[in-house]
Amino acid sequence: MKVLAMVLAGGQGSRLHPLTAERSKPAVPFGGRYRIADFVLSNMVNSEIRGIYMMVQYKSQSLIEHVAKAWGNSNAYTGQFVTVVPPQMREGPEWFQGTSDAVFQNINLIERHSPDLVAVFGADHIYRMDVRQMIDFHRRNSAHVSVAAIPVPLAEASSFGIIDADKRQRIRGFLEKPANPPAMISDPTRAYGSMGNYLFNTEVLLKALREANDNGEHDFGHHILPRLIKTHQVLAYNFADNHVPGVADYEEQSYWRDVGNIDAYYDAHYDVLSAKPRFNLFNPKWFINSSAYQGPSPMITGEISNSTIAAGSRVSGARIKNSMLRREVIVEEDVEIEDSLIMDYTVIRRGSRLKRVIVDRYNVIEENSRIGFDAAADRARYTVSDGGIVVLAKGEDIAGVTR
Ligand code: ADQ
Repeated sequence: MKVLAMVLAGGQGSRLHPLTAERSKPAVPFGGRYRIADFVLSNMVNSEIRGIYMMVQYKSQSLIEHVAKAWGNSNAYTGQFVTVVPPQMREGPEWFQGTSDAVFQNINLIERHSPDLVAVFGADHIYRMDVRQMIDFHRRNSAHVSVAAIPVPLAEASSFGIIDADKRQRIRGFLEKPANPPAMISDPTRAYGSMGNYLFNTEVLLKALREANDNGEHDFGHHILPRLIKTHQVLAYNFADNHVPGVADYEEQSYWRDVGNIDAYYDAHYDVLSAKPRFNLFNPKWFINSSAYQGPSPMITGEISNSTIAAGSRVSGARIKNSMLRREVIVEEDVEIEDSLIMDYTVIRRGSRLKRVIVDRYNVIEENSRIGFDAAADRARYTVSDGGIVVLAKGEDIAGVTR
């Protein structure tokens, strides 16, 4: 069974602003050393799907550089590659007009490999998934298309594709981001949401993409899926049935987060930062790959609890609690950092106090700063989320520092 992955990574992620001011959502840093796109790519590679095209569009420089560094060494000859595909106007005079158009414009790549199945997956989520189990489900049930699905809270359901499936998981109705999402019969507080991850029999996909293009349609959720459910065997693959090896009892068995806005993004960090996390990044049986940064081990003086500090960082006499510091962060004396995420190449000068703050890369926090203690003052200078998280946008690149 030959499977080709087409990963959609062109999304703007406007609700994650200002973290997406200069990069697409899949390029946003996550955790101690990852980018959001590393999760789908790790899931693919761990599932032995090794031919991966990644379609990019919006502000893609940062993602392109990351993929080259973290996922390089591709070898098209052996069928093992992770290749970034920018819009090239192959099928007309326009950039990708939407998710299905991004695949349509690259039909030549699918034809070149002639796979049995095409896995069209998003790149916007923090999760682990054994895609082989979804493929087994797809084949066992003679599906033409399978859509990965998970119950989502009804209050958030209008930002998802909502599925109406029968007892045998056949999809009878598909509503993309409905204003009034219908609840599941088995649980009135939740709706059955699409995860934006699809498996297609190749012939079915190619025909549907060509028809959609002829009709001026360009989106999987709005156009392709609602059409196909009328004529084809389109099944919901229940993500609760997916079991990745090495998951501990205390973890959430079907962990999947959309991290669509700053508060969800911030909270997801505390799903991984704990002695008994909901999502354990230390799982050696489901390794999440990222860039092979080669800086020195971190050098630390101070009181540190429940925190991660990445390579190349130097902490000289600070108190750091419930926080994540990424690579090459410099923390001077008498600094207190609590419940905060500090991204790469940031300098925090002496005497500063930070609480519930996200500091994007390349910032310099001046001496004796107070951030996260006075909402009005913070709002005047920075972005503050609905949940009260202060976000400092990316600073100027420091000359000579590689990304
Ligand atoms: P959204 O995530 O809101 O909903 P969308 O913004 O279209 O849909 O993004 C889907 C994926 O495609 C993302 O990974 C994004 O980065 C990428 N993408 C968006 N526009 C692109 C373009 N022009 N070129 C290349 N890539 C692009 C989708 C589904 C819903 C489902 C949710 C789950 O449409 O049905 O419920 O995902 O989060």
